Amino acid sequence: METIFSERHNLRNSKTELFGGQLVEPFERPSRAEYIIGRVREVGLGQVSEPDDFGIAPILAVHDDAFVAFLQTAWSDWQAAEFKGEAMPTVWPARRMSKHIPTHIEGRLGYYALSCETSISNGTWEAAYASAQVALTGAQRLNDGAKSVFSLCRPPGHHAAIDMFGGYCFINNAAVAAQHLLDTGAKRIAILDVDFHHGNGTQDIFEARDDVLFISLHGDPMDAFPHFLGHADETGSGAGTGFTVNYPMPPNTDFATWRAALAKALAQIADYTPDTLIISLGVDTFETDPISFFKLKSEDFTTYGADIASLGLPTLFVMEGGYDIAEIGLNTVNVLQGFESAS
Ligand code: Q9C
Ligand code: ZN
Repeated sequence: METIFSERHNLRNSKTELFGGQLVEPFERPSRAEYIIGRVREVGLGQVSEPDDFGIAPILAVHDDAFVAFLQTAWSDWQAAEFKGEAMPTVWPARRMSKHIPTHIEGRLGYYALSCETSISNGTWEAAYASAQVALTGAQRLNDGAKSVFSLCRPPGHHAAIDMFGGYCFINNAAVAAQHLLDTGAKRIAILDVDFHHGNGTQDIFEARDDVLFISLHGDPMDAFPHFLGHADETGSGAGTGFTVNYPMPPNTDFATWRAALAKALAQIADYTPDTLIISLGVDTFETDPISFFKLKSEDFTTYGADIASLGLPTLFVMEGGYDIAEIGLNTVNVLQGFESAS
């Protein structure tokens, strides 16, 4: 399997995350991608290629124009305001407050943020843009005949909504890739999100549409980030009714329970007969992930990679989360090797 990877991920290197009332080193840090690409090379998974540049249009095809403009200038606007630390929101348009978009960067940050752990710093936009190009290049490889591709995206994307960033995400890489496939001939795309966290951004982008089936397996939002989306009763709206499926699961969920939900998801994907499957691949379901509460073991990632391959669909793997960094390469590549061994 070919891997698409850009060293420009290193440009996303913020120093602060608000966690438990303290500013800590971000869990989503550059070494994550280096461990993953290191394992890809160690096992000889396949060729590693640089992304092509598809420009900004495919990003604007799923995100709000003003939101993208905000991301592009947020860091310089923040510096111009002479704040000393990294850019982070402190105020939101909470219940019954005006939806006007403020002029000042402090207000704009709050307007476009869905959470405040994700600091913006120098290079954040450039890395997020490159990450989207990694996803787009993977999608185009499928158009060009590849059966499976690994887009090693960083920063991740599945929390990024039409006009919101947060949860370490700025541009929704999986959604950008799905839209590109639809705009280049595909009729139906399935996105299966196996990251520990609910893919609220992907759901937001596609919830009213029937050309993308979105299915997510995740920690119950009653107990886990993003807390305000991902319940089982969210099934899509309008023409999209029935094309959003959520499998929230409780603390300490083990692989047997998780795999049973996966089996249901795979059956629903098979019924949908998509042209292409996109996997939002987070390995923060691992038993020792520092911010999550599922109990998957390293060999379970190999097993479920093979389960996914049983669909026999062209498949794009898009990297999302995973924060037990010492094991992130092993667990991620286990999914890809399990998939390949069963293909
Ligand atoms: N107590 C991704 O995996 N904060 N994002 C969690 C836990 C945010 C995760 C706090 C987690 C975002 C792509
Ligand atoms: Zn996650």
